[in-house]
Amino acid sequence: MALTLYHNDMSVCAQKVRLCLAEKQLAYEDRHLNLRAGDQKRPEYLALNPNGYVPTLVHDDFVLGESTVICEYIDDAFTAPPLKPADPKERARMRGFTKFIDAAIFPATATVSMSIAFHHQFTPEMYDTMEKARPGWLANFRQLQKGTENPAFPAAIRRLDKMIADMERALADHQGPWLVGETYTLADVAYAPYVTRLDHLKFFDGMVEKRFRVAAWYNRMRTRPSYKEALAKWFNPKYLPLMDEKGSEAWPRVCELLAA
Ligand SMILES: N[C@@H](CCC(=O)N[C@@H](CS)C(=O)NCC(=O)O)C(=O)O
Repeated sequence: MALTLYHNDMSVCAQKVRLCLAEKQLAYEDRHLNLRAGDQKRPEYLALNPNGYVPTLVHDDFVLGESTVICEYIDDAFTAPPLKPADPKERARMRGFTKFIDAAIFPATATVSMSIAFHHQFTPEMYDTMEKARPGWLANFRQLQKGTENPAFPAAIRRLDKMIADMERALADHQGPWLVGETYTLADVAYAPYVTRLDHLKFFDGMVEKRFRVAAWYNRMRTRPSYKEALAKWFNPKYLPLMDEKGSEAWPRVCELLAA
């Protein structure tokens, strides 16, 4: 049995998959892609993942993209410990969480992270690679460079604040330690990278001021060995100070937008 993961250190989608692998204590060969150098758009990688995104998991000769699907596959193919609840209703609730991450939270997080911090990492040479790979990329990038004044920013940051509110309600309703109740599931796996991103951008503490259940959930999450192995170990020392500095600068404007 051979597992290979094509991934990136700070990618939220890759973080989810690494968390699953760590929970299952599975060894894998890692192929780290530099997303700022355009590794994900090279022909040899596009042959594996035609969308040019990370992550991609290769299990023997089976190639799989899409982080949520990969997480489900890992849980189905390597059963212990289970990361899905046995009860069908809890399992459906878990899938509600993971679907919402893909449909709403990933795009909002991409807008917020790029508008606040990551657009600073792109050079004009990278613009060409990205525009060639995805026509229209540059026009959107010009909006992202406007930071909190990007017209898409207010809705995105409110969406992430609502994510925290929804987590707080779920933790209260189901008396969790975890999002769907007693057991740690793929729902917790899915939310961990996104909450971590808000923390790295210095928005998390302000957002959880009155949401103590989410603050406690995050503390529990960070004490799991899997979190250290799959997330903390990979935190990129070049990204953290950028997110800290730019996020702290933006926080007063974020507060205004959330209060409006
Ligand atoms: N729906 C896909 C999204 C994958 C995705 O957008 N990955 C990002 C990193 S989180 C990426 O590869 N970005 C590189 C790019 O946009 O060129 C999944 O969940 O796997």
